[in-house]
Amino acid sequence: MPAPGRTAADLAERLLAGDKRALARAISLVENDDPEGWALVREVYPKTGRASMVGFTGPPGVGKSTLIGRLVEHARAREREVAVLSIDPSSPFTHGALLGDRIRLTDHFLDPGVYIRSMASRGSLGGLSEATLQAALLMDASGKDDVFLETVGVGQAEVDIIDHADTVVLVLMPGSGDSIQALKAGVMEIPDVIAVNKADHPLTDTMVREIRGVLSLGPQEGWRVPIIKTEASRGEGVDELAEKMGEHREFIDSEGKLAERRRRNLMNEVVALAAGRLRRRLEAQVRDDPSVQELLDEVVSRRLDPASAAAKLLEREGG
Ligand SMILES: Nc1nc2c(ncn2[C@@H]2O[C@H](COP(=O)(O)OP(=O)(O)OP(=O)(O)O)[C@@H](O)[C@H]2O)c(=O)[nH]1
Ligand SMILES: [Mg+2]
Repeated sequence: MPAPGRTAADLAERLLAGDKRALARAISLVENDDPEGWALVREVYPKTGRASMVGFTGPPGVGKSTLIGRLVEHARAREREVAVLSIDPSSPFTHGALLGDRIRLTDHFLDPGVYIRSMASRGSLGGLSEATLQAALLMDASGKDDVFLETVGVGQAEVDIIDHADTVVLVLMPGSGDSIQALKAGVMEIPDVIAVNKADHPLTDTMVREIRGVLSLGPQEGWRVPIIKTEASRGEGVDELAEKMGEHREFIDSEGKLAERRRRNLMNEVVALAAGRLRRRLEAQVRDDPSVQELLDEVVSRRLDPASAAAKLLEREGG
């Protein structure tokens, strides 16, 4: 049997060479929180940053997966290699959604230039949201030209994978009034490109007008967020969407904004990873350390206020 070090180096080598099975294995390692997986990411990280990362977000059922399937076709026709990472919400309905995605994307499963993977954003063991970021990095390292990330635009994962995208596409459909409100209220960040999918719906143009109205309230200089009507089920508007995604990429490249954006994203990731670890460490202390329980007793009996208790807890963490 080969020594473990040798196998790891081997896996890294095959991964960097674009071997699909090596990529699958590597992602499973990070998914299972295997230290070998983290070591692998450490090793291949210098080779990342080449792929164009596009995040797709939007309410459930608007057609994100169908649209991504079309964009995969589009990219393959141009001989680009693609990876898709679909991050499911942690609700009990996840499995159904996952199966649905798989069925719609099956056409691409046999293509060696396409790699598709679904992951849970948060598992019972915790830490899986960190794994999604590692998985995206591994896809990038394996030489994919495009990495498409799909998330449902509700809630905030511990490490929000969408923060890792160079371009964020918000997918809506006619009647997604809630999302328009969220954009208006600033709850949802303004994306780079908006696709109004299910454009076969009679209220599509109304929807486009409403979105335009919301965008007109925002800054008017720099990148103008394009609104593209798509009908993913028939492939309509997909060329135009791909074109706008490319234009956005060129725009941030030429303005030097890509480096700036990536720096900000990576900063967020480092902080989020550290915060996640700190949180788990604190939670373990609260569970296992009797003196933390005593601290808590003081809070319960109103001798110590929660903020002072938190400060004490952090003091010990720093020491
Ligand atoms: N009428 C119509 N239906 C569409 C269109 N695009 C997708 N659909 C259908 O909408 C349903 C949901 O599509 P998905 O691609 O799974 O949507 P999703 O946003 O990925 O869904 P979740 O991942 O569960 O949030 C499917 O039944 C699709 O066939 C479209 O352009 N027009
Ligand atoms: Mg989907």
